[in-house]
Amino acid sequence: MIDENLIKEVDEAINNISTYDDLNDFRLKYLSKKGSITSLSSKMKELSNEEKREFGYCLNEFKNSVQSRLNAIKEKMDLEYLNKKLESEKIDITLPGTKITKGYIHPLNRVIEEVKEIFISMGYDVKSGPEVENDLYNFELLNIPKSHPARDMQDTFYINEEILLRSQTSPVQIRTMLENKDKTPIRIICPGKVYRRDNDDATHSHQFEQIEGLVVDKNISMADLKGTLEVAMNKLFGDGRKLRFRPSFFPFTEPSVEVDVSCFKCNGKGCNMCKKTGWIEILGAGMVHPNVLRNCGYDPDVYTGFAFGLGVERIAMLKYEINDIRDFYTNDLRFLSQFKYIEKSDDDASK
Ligand code: FA5
Repeated sequence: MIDENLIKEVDEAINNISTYDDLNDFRLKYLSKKGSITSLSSKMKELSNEEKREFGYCLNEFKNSVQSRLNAIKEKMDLEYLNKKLESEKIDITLPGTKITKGYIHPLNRVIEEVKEIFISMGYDVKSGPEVENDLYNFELLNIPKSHPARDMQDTFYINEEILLRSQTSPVQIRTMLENKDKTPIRIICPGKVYRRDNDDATHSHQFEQIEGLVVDKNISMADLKGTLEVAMNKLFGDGRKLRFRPSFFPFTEPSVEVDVSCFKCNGKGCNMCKKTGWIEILGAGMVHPNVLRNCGYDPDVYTGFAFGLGVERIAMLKYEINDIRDFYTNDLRFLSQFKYIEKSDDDASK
């Protein structure tokens, strides 16, 4: 009852199905609403009841056989697709894994962290301040007015007449005192980047790190400065360090000192590191100048304070015996990876 030609055509079309697209095309052509097989049902209305039953039966049989052949084809195609996918995503679990290389703390950050830890354990707060700073904080309130010759001590990058890249971390002293008005005690350290128009060479960089320290309270004396630095330097460079204070000059401290530590390599006997002197220059310090206290709202007849500032690169160079400051900034992995051993021995020692 079904047209033989159509049966042949469908059979051929099914045999030619080899892709998902072919399968879809077939469905569209023969089994969709207007498809050639579906539209056979419209013949029904022209048939008698008897014929209708017979034709309906044949049509159903035909449709079912087509459908089951399509299902079989799809099942086969799905299986092939899955096998291909599994094959392409095959993981060789016997291959060795990719090694994850571990980074290490940069030597400058190690020194900063060590100094922070030492001072935090003595009750200090850690402060920070802007690297783009006002002339007022970087110089004027630190007792260095515009025409003062001491400005030549720090060749500065100016952005305009009033704004500059800070040449020292000392402006954080000013900011902290102004914030606290005349509240005491102030006990802070401030690590941070500073900038100077110095020519880069083995011991100078145009950008480097300083750590500032400031204590303001009643009855603070030079003895407190000495005691504090002695504790800190013994922790930083190892027990048995002695300190030596030499007179110096900073406009914001009076008296001012340059602080030397007894050489931690030769224990003061004299070696290459200390240039045979037994001493290594480590930082600048002094008692906060009365003008600076006054500028920040502290009565110098009531309050006194000490301050110090150290160069992190110079400390790291001494500690790790590095000859060229530029090594800290060139990111040469051969240089940086050496510090993993230092880290390991420190970690082991602290266990
Ligand atoms: C000062 O900058 C003062 N503000 C320090 C201070 C603070 C004194 C508080 C008193 C009280 P000085 O210019 O000496 O001081 O610099 C401090 C340290 O920075 C030096 O000892 C040195 O270690 C380091 N330093 C200076 N210039 C450079 C540079 N171009 N490259 C690397 N380190 C530098």
